[in-house]
Amino acid sequence: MQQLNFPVWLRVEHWVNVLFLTLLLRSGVEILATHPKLYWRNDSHPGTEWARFTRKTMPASRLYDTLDEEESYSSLVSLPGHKQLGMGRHWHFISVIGWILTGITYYALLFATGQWHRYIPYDWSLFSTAWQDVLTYLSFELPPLLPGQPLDAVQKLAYAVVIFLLAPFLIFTGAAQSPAIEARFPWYVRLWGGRQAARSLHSLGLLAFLAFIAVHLIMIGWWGWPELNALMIFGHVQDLNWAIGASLAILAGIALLHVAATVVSLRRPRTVQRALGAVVTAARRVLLRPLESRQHYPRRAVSVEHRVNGKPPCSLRYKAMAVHGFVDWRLHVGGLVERPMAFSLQDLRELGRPSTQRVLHNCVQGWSSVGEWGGVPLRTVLDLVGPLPGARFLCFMTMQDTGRDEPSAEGAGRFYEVIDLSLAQHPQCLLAYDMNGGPLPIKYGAPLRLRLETQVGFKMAKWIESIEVVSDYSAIGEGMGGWREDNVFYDKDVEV
Ligand SMILES: Nc1nc2c(c(=O)[nH]1)N[C@H]1C(S)=C(S)[C@@H](COP(=O)(O)O)O[C@H]1N2
Ligand SMILES: [Mo]
Repeated sequence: MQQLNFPVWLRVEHWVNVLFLTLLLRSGVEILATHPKLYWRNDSHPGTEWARFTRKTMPASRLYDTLDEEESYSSLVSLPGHKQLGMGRHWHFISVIGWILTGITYYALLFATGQWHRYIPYDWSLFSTAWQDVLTYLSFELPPLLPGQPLDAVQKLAYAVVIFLLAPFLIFTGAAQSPAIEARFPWYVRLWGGRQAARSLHSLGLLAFLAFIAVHLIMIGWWGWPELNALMIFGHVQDLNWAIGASLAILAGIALLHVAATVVSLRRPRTVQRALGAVVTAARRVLLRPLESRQHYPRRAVSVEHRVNGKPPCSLRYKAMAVHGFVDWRLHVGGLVERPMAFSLQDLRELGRPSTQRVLHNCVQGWSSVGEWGGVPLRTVLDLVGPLPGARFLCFMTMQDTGRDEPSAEGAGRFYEVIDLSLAQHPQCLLAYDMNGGPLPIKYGAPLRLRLETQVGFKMAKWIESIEVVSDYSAIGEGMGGWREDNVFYDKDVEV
């Protein structure tokens, strides 16, 4: 065992990895809780889930939306727990940045220092030896170590799989869930069997990591916890008491960080949103913002039943307009523009033949559906009104009053969302009035909704009544860039 000889960088990386991995696991469970169902097919059709982590059943006769399906888990298993998807996402993304940086330095040092010899299997015979070792373990005995090496064959294989396969697998299946990556490289998502398959595989990866951790801990107990611990902290076995003390201190430190992350997320979510959001947004802007949507799903891919998020306005005015096919409805476009204008539905239709796109819709909750949308490119409307210098954002105001229409939602007030003006120039950025070949139905946002294919679903305001062109959004609502940002602490820019 003395030959383990862990260099100092490896020992530091090991414990940093424990921190990030556990943060990723807990925040990952929070993300799963918001739509606790796993599917293989892209359309997340209700009832086709192969795994569910909820006992809720949905009404068959009444309109329900995906917010009704959300679960609230305990903080013991999820970070921060209690239906805080916004917080869970911030922790997941900040941790993944940390984890990837740790992983890159780990790989670099592993190869630079020759330590990789420890983990890379050279010889096919390793597999049969590993099988022998498994049988030995099953008879409750310890197998022999590989000659001249500190590990037995099955351990060596297990580490190789985790380090070189499982960790990258989680990163690749995670990336396959980013709407911006999906929108620009739809073939990449197909490679994984589609978005829901990627999400399912990502969740199975989480289970695989949990299984690895469990076996790892059992093995350490079996082979001698105090000694191995000493080697992983000090690099040598001299004073076992010190090693035990130091290990408890490290684990307590990690546990304390988890408690602190949980408590601030539950008590001061705005602070966490601002602090972590700033870092994650900066990374997203560099990596994902330049991607433009290029999706053209075949007609047969269109979901039979597109899922719904958000409840339609139930005001008398909206209902009266709906009865009349929205003839009296107007889209007001104003603010920092040369020519403020009002468009009727007919005016919008007369701006040209509808642009159509068949695209994958990605909800922040994790479900997806494929729909065909028809409408007018947002940039056509912007060209007509002429944004003035200084115009930087578009604020979409809707007719939905969440307090009235979605009483179970956290927060109240008119649903609105802000996007960057630059996104409005994207080719598949659409003001949609048609869906799947007919007029946009009420539950999907009639008479007009936004389609913004490189971002997550909640940015695509439904039941729009006006667009305000602004230079700054800090005075609108709570100033975070949208209703969801204000009330449930999501990031404003959500390419992932
Ligand atoms: N006005 C309004 N727009 C909204 C929402 C909402 O609650 N209110 N939900 C958003 C979210 S989170 C998603 S995923 C999509 C859902 O679109 P769909 O119902 O057409 O699938 O609408 C977005 N637009
Ligand atoms: Mo969503």
